[in-house]
Amino acid sequence: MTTLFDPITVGDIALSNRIAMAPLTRNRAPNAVPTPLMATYYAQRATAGLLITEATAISHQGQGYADVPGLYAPEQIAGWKGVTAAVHQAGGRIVTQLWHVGRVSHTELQPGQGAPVAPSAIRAHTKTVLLKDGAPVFVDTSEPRALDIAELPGIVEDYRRAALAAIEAGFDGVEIHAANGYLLDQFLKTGSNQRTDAYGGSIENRARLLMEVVAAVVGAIGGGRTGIRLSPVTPANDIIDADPQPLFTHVVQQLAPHGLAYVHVIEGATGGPRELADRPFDYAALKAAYRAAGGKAAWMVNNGYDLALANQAVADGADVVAFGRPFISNPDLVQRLRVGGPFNEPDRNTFYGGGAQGYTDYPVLG
Ligand code: 8OZ
Repeated sequence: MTTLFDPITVGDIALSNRIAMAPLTRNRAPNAVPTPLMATYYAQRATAGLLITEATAISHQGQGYADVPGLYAPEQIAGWKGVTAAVHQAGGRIVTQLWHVGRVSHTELQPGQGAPVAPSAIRAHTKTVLLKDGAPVFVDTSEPRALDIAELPGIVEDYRRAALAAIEAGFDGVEIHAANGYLLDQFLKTGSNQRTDAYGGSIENRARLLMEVVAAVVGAIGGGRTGIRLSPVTPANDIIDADPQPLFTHVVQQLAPHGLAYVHVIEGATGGPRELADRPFDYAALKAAYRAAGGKAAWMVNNGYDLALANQAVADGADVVAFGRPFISNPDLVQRLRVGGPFNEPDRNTFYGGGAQGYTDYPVLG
């Protein structure tokens, strides 16, 4: 019987086990440049079958939080080279998560202090993080402006360039962040997309930007190095769709021919309940629709997994299980899962911003 600890190849990437470190925003990249401390942090966690980096901006416009990293300037690529080298030296595999926040941003973080961009000029009732005197402060996101249709090819091009930059930086691949209420999810869902052009209205239209991005990234670096993250019903960042099941059925059917490495699905509310009474969703049907359309990518599941739930998921046919918060406080999470614990508890006060404390100082088993 297959277990979490068995190797698996996802697309072009050979993993030593089926445990992924989920993307985790940590706000420790001043001026969006990855640091040697980040290299240490990721290398400490390199026994994960796959490390997925924290969300990484594809452009300055795609930035929405203080001190999150980017992948659009030479010094950022150089910083990431230090991270990928350290992880590979430690025997790990690492992909980076390509991110455009869309409306989840603040004028202070935007080029020229302009308004954040979105499918429609609808504000997200959510917070972002700025730094005041080095300390994180949570502030309301700014009123966005609707993107002109003529701007969309430039955003697709930013994703393509960032994917190429990721390969130049030594990553094994990329994950397209289409989840958690950020730009691509904002286009997908009715609550944030009220466009009347070819990118709004029907499911096909709302999925158009995502599919253009997938085609561009796959065209640049290959499907076998490309994963995608979806969150059909999460309320994160004030996102909602009126009818998510047919929307995401369409999305996975369109993804099927791209030969992706993996499809990464957040079940329920990101970092919260796995079941939402007011937002039911059938994940087995989603996977079945993907397979029925010929999709062969590894199926990666995420949200609130522990060892028992992860074993059950693998027994039920999941290919990879992503763990988030447990990886913050347990750099040797794979070993701890293997022996059944114990597990260190993460300190929430050091999740966002700061230095080595609560970042690279969690103990490993003796
Ligand atoms: C927590 C804080 C800031 C950003 C996501 C990139 O939810 C994030 C994020 C999470 O995908």
